[in-house]
Amino acid sequence: MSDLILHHYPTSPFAEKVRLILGHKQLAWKSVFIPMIMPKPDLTALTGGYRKTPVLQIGADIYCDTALICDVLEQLAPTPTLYPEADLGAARIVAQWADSALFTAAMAYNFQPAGVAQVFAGAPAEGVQAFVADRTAMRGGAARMASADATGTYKTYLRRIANMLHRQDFLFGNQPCVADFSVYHPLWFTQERTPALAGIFDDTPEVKAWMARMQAIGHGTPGKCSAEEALQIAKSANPADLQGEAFMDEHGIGLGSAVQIAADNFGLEPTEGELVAATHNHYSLRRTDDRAGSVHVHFPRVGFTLKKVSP
Ligand SMILES: N[C@@H](CCC(=O)N[C@@H](CS)C(=O)NCC(=O)O)C(=O)O
Repeated sequence: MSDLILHHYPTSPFAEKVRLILGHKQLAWKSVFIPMIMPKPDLTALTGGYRKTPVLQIGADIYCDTALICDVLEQLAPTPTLYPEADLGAARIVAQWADSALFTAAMAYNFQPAGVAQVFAGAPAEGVQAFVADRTAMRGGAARMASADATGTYKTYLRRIANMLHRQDFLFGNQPCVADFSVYHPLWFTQERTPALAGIFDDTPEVKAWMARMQAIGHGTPGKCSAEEALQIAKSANPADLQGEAFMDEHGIGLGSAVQIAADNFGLEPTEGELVAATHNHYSLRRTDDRAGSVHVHFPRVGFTLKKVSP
């Protein structure tokens, strides 16, 4: 199998979720750093438009969104599992809540003025302005949640997380599962990037102790890879055979159609290509790029929109 290549940057919370899962499953991986804001020409040569962080590349297969990346890593390395049999639905639902509601409240809390001062300490004013403009555009111009609302919501969520940890080391038992990695990453940003605001954890010692256990998992030891090498790897590989999962059509769009896939909120840059798979869980597009060659770009079904376009 080709190497696992993670396209990411160090301060990305969603990337931290995947880095820890790679460490937990003891998978070898290579690291390509991507820009924090647009333009990201080397990344979008692979994805065809999707610009969020992180993206996983395996040869000429490009996996967008951490929910799908979790599924791919689970298939490659089933133990230790991310999806405990007894709590499968609940673990995934808590993970989805954490990646959306918890992440939104925590990041609005983290980006109050004292947090912004720490995140951008030493950065030039133009860099800060460019970052703010990029993220405001990603939110379609909408403001972040007000910081007082975010603080109250984050505190309530932390108490609920503490409740889940009263009698166990991890959210669903004695081992971390997908929910732990999703709940951890927004809290990690508070602790690591905005430590001036980390006093919010003081009322929930169970959460603090659990965060130390999560942090101890580590990232394994990534190898280095340049963006140019990653593009070469894609170009010289063939996408993996699509496994015969049943075609599920909810849109009246057949395989072979020219389509567009985009996230359904925050960061709507679409990817266009030929629909080559649509299972209950994911979509796959075939597209060709001058630099990346012929690639398959994969998206989860949940959280993404599919539309037909004229070829
Ligand atoms: N649902 C996506 C969310 C990813 C996401 O929002 N990542 C943030 C960084 S933590 C992002 O893309 N920010 C803008 C950027 O990096 O360009 C996932 O699970 O991968």
